Amino acid sequence: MYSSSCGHIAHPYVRSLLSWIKMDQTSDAFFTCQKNVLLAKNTATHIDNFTSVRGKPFPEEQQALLQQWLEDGAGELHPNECGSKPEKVSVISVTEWQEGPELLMTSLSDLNVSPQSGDMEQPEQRHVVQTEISPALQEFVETTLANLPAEEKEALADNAVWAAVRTQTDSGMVDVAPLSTDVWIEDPAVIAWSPAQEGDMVSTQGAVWPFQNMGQFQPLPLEIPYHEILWRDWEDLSASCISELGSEAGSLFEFRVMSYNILAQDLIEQSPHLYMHCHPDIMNWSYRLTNLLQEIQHWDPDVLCLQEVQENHYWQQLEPALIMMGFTCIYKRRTGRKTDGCAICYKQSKFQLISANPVEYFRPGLDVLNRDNVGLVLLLQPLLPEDLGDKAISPLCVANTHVLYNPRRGDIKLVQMALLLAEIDKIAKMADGSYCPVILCGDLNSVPDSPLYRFIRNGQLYYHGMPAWKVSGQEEFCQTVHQRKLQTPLWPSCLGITDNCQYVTLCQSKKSDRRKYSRAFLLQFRYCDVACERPADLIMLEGVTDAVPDRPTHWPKELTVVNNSDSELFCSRYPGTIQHGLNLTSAYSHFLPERGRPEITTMPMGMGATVDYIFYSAKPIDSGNREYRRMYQDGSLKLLGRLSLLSEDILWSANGLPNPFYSSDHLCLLASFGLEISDC
Ligand code: KL2
Repeated sequence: MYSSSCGHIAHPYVRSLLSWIKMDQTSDAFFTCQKNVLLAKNTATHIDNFTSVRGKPFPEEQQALLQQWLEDGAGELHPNECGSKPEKVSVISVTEWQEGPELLMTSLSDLNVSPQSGDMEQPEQRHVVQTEISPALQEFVETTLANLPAEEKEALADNAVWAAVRTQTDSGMVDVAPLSTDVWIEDPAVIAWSPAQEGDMVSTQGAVWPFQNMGQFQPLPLEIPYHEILWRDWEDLSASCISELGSEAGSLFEFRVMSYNILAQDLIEQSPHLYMHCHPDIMNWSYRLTNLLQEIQHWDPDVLCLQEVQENHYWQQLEPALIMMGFTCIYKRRTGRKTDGCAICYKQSKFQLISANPVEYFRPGLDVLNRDNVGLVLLLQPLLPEDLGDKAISPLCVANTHVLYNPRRGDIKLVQMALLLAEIDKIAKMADGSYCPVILCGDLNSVPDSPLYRFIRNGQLYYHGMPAWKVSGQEEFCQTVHQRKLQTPLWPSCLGITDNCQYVTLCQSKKSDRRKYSRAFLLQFRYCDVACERPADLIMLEGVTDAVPDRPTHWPKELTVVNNSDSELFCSRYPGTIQHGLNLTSAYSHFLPERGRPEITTMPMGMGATVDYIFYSAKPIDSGNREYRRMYQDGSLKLLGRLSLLSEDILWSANGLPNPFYSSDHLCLLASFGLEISDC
């Protein structure tokens, strides 16, 4: 089935992208496969409900343009390679996993359409996989390199991903090789992920998966039904909104927001050890680009916040393709030598740009702002359909960022966040001093309920004395005596940002504008838990390090809180505390009740975590909660639904991230909102 006859279309990437674009409107591959699964499971209602809302056709004219663009060279993606498009296969098989070049040619659209594939999985020949590169793969690499633009060639030349996981089959021509189910494997990636001893030859009989289960290999079916394992449900949350709206139902401007860290190719090449578990072919940019675009096309967001967008890929491929899909795109590259950045794209048919505001976190000379991360804040005017000409709708502020990764430098993360919030404060503040609805997307490199997360969600954080590594909750570090602690003030006043996360120039000192602190919030500062924990390895020096850290005796029993009539305090500055005035809550709950497990959005080195978020403006409810955690209800912006995330165990069973189906080390987040439309 993998005949080697030369097709008239150039590169496998172009072919696969074209095959996707050319597909029938009602059956984009991503959708088709999921729909098939749904039908098989007889749970079609989810998708049917959802697609009735979405699933706009790709206009013919644009399709033709995109096709033209692709045929013209697709943003310099190595043309001239011969080879035919593989026949459709049902899903990727274990054998294909071993068969490098084919996999590249097998875009997502080829991975799921129904089977004439039975034949190909018949065992006919034993493949011995060794840590050598196969002639076919070698040839493929050489052809690819030969056709790459110079800069990509350089990057690939010392691309350790290729060196890290090499496979060899004993058949010279993979193109015509019969496929086998009886595979022996000595793949470093598999060994790294499995309890098997290095050098073990694991007879697979269709079970070569690096599957973590009670310390043993578990046989998996020959076909890995990615789309089934990785199925994501659409959670419809609109029922409560509609009942709440009552007769007003329908007076909402609906739009979908996606946040997606798409994994910059340069970062893969800089840290190949992070992707040892992935077959090199699925890490190829051409392959990933196709999948990523397809996924975006399938879910059809109206606002798309991307992180880790490599600049050359943005200009050469992503922006042109996204424009074809109806987006207008704004890009902000990281500062310094970093090659990636953030983009916000919005559907031209749905929004008009009021302003675009990039935020650079790097400030020369400031230790706490010496990193190259960036953010981007747009103010968008929703466009109402013409028949609603007499109605009014508020602008929408959309922010996107990728906060510093370094788990030890929570101090930097917090200040980066403060800078972004100051910009949002400026952009979202209306003439009357209130805020328009805000949506804050991004990869915050911090987990739910970490101090950074609580800062965003609760609007306030007492940080003084907190070890910097605790801010993001990413990892439990061994505490050292010389650990960095957050000190007051977190940033110098020369930054021009108040500890309310507002630009000084915009800050009015009117009493009525000052922040109010609830008594419950202030009471939590009687002592700060994290600051008082005794480091496990602190050397005991009598009279020096033996002070009881968990209840300093010299601290007052309670802060002297002056109660005013409404039990609230006015306070413009409370040392060791930062706050912001945007009321933000998360579109996701970070927990999957049905599975009883945490949601995860990324899986570095097989460790699942949530670090990506869609926050949105909501109304705080005064719950009188002694434990300071704000409760929210929807305000003028209503959360109507979201695409469910997955749990770590599920992703393990699909070899983690990226895998042949999801082409980033993050999952995309997708939420549907309704913004109230009012009478003029
Ligand atoms: O966690 V990320 O991955 O949001 O997906 O953001 C950063 C990390 C990204 C940009 O800096 O590169 C990844 N170990 C693991 N991952 C790293 C490291 C590292 N030392 N440095 C950067 N990244």
